[in-house]
Amino acid sequence: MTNTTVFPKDFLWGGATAANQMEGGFHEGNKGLNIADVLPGGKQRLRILAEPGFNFDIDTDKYTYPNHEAIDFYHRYKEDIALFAEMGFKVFRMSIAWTRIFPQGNELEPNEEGLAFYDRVFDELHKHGIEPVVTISHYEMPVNLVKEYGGWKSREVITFFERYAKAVLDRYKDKVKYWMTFNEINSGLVMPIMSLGFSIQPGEHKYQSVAQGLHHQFVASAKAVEYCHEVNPEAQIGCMIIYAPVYAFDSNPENVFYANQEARLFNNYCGDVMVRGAYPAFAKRFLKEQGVELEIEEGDLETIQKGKVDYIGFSYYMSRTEKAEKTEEEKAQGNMMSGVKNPFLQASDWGWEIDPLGLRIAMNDMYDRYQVPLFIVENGLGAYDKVEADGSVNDDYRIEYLRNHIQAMGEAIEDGVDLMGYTSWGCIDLVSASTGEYSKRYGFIYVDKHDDGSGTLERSRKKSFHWYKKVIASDGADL
Ligand code: BGP
Repeated sequence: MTNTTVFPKDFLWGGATAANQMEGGFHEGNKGLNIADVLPGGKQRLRILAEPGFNFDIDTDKYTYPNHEAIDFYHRYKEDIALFAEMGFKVFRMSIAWTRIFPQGNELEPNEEGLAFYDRVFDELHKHGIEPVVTISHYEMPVNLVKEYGGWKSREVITFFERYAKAVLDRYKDKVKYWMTFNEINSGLVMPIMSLGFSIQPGEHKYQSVAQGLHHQFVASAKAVEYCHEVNPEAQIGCMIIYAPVYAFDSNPENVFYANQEARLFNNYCGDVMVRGAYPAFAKRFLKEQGVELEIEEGDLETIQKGKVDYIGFSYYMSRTEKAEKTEEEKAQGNMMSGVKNPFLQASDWGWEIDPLGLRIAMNDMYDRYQVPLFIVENGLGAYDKVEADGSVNDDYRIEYLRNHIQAMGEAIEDGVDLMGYTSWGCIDLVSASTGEYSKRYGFIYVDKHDDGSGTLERSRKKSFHWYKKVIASDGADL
């Protein structure tokens, strides 16, 4: 299919991953334990993420830990990078595991073995002409900081993060041009464990803890942004948020108003602080109405103002439909955010509603509001893949999903949005963040690894691999 949009020649096509979901080698090179290392897979993980009261006390006899071996990128990165290069990737989004650099999070000096590993990965990428796009913290907080300090609830963690961020910004200043601070920072509003490093306890004032944790992250992020600009003025550093446009279920003004409020809270609260450098008025009112008293120290607001990001990295998987009052039956199952079922949309096998037009809406909304370049750093379809007798995987459903989203993003470019690039999520099959499963696959590259931990870890090219290669080679014209 021919696309009418001509993507810019310097458009950053590629794929996205995160250290904890792909590296494995969880105790190699002096690495410490991070949050993902202690989360079991399947239903237990879903329960831990959804319900309050998790304490990171895990029964090691009862559970297996899918992120421990993951897909063994730690040992197989050369082979994987060669496959990315074969597809024509211009960029590769990855994250640095905090626990490889500071295993317990609070050491004074970085771990050389960890630093050397990423040197090797960046060198390998450059050998193939691929630029790394690096997330400094992607759901990988050291467990020690969770246990000893209560995660991001503690202000002290700002100092530890600053030390870590400076260590990697210094070390890789000549190797990395594109950075992001915290992955999906607004996920803390709905699922604090992964990004804020704590679970809400029964009876705890959720927004007091979450807003305070986010405030600490805003300050920490702003400090990293400022430092990044200092060590390499050529580098660009962004925030990373989940963006899901929120539709009103119908034209009832109550529902429209509710949807707008939800959209501002979920999509703009973090973006406004990190891109515009100040808390927006609606957030102040929201926090006041929730009875939240933020502890803001002298200098914090100046730090936030000085540490504005250069671009907005965002993930887009789904839109959300809202109604002020909803019954249990109306609720959308599976969508990570609450909301009601949208009768016009189909959903993935995990209930994530598929909405390519929503991506165009999201991009226009964001660009109208912020006027800074955007970068789609995650988008994709989690699906069950079937390996045929001849070893092939005919993932036409994935091709269709990506084609429709790339087309929508082309339309948004025609609308005038400044888009830096597109890295589809899980370009190689990896462990799912929300379920810890291998069977929820996103990749162009199939990895022989299964939910029970079995598999040869062998890599093979899916049908979508050849399709994406063609898309990149034609600058998005041949979809
Ligand atoms: C985002 C995370 C990723 C990734 C993706 C898909 O929220 O940033 O880490 O995993 O979603 O989600 P899942 O793996 O749960 O299907």
